[in-house]
Amino acid sequence: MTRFVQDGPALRDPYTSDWQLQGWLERLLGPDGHAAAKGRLAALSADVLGPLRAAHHDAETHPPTLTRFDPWGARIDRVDVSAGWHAQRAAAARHAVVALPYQAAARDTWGAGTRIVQHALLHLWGPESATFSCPVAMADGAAALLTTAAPDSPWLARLTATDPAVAVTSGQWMTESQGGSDIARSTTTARPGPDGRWLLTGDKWFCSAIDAAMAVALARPDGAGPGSRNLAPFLVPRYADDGALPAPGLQVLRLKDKLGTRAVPTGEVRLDDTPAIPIGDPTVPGLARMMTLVVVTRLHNAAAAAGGMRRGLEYALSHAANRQVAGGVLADNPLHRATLGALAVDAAGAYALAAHAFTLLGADPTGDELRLVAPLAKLVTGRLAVASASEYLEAFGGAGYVEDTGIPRLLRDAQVLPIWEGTTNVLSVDVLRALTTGDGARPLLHRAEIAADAATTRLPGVADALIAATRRLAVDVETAAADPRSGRVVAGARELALRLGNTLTAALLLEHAAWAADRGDDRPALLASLWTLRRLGGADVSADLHTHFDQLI
Ligand code: UCC
Repeated sequence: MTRFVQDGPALRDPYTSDWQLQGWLERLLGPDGHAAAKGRLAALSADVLGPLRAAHHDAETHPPTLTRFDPWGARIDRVDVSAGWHAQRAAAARHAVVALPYQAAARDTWGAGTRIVQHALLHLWGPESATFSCPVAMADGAAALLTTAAPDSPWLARLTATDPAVAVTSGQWMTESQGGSDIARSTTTARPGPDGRWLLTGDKWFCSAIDAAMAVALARPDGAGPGSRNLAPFLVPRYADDGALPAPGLQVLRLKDKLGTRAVPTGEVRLDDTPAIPIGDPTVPGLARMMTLVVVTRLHNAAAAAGGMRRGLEYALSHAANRQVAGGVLADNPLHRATLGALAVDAAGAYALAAHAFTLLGADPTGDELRLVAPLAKLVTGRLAVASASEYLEAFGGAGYVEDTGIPRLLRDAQVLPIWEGTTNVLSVDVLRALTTGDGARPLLHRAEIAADAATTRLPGVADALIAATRRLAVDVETAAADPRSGRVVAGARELALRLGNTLTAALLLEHAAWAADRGDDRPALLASLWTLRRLGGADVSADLHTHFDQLI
């Protein structure tokens, strides 16, 4: 008997096969800048296709374990992780996914665009990183925080090292069981200890990757007032001074049994007079300092969303090209083409928004524009990533629901993105704060107006949709900023944030489309048009998605 066996999805080289990514890098970095980045991007891409896919699989199938006691009852709190996880750790260092923006040579080459190159690295690597992208995000956030608040810290050199034997990552210990978003209720305390160190006491409820060599923890210093502002960030080494594990008073209570990101050893910790180093002056209110880290990790979240969407699309496209249905190949089915086409447009939008956020991080990390764009990028891409991942599973039919195909992981892992580092609603309220305290809406709306004007001749219907959306937004932003605490405004915060993010994305896609059209490439204009008409105009573009499918992917 011959038995039919479906081929599994194949992965093309994620860099050389992605004309969209290459187009964006050519524009954002300029031809010379892109040429200078090619070697790095190609090397990482080759690793993704080979050893890192294998490491990813190993880490996913061998989740971390916690051993709390040795055979004689001594508390050891040992976290064991897979060889694949260690391989990802080494690759992250070697490929400089954290280090690049901190390297003088890189900044000499790309200037503020170094963050764009870093984002491209994350885009290629993240989906096959077994979520080692999480400790990488934390390490980058911690490095950004140390750079501004404690530039002499010896930990900075280790966080940004490219030698796997030296490089470390960080955790972020902010959340407590009584308050994930409402940080004001934090109960962890800090009191002065010997050698200029402080001693931290309290429980932390969600500690990203517990195997990191250090963590940044929020605590209330002795004598500090109540509320969130007065909390301060502290660097907690996980090791004692003699290099032994764990640091005094530090206990890992348990590892979290999570829906996804199963390779990541996320845990609960207890600190009991655990030595820590203040980051900045602990007598000065420090939540704003901590947010330097959080803004960076929120951007990494957006990068993970955009990268995961693109990779999910790759797998679904490969399956559609292989799968026979009703006497033809699935990729020729008009409805399937429209479905995957919509996912391609969403993936393009997510990339544009995430890349823009990294561009701002490089150019003006404390500016009003990033203050608004950071929550927008995280919340818009997080929601898109979950919706897309669900579709990717569906695109595989039953195989998409079977664990060992690896496909269900796409959905499980995507679901962390709108939760981790602030849920959609928490970030929507943060958008209201940004609209009230800063001027970030002005450049956003201005950008949309310019993009619409420039599109009027080539794409009149698209320009009209963008102009209408921008006008309505200008009014709603003003209303929200005038009375951000009213029930009506807070209730509408998510809707407003999504419209702001979708409008900004339309503008970004149209800017890129105009650049590409001048070079004879109309594919980005198609992507920009379909995003704008669908997301801002509410149009049914299914027929176009089918007809122009080959130009969207
Ligand atoms: O809980 C977590 C884990 C969930 C599960 C994940 C699974 C793990 C898997 C891992 C593998 C992948 S993650 C942590 C979630 N929590 C958050 O992200 C925090 C959410 N809350 C917020 O974002 C809030 O907006 C707060 C706490 C940052 C601020 O709210 P408050 O208490 O109302 O404070 P204020 O008054 O708005 O702001 C206090 C100060 C101000 O500065 P100063 O003191 O100079 O006036 C603000 O300008 O903080 C500053 N600030 C900011 N700065 C507030 N928000 C920001 C911001 N977004 N950017 C810059």
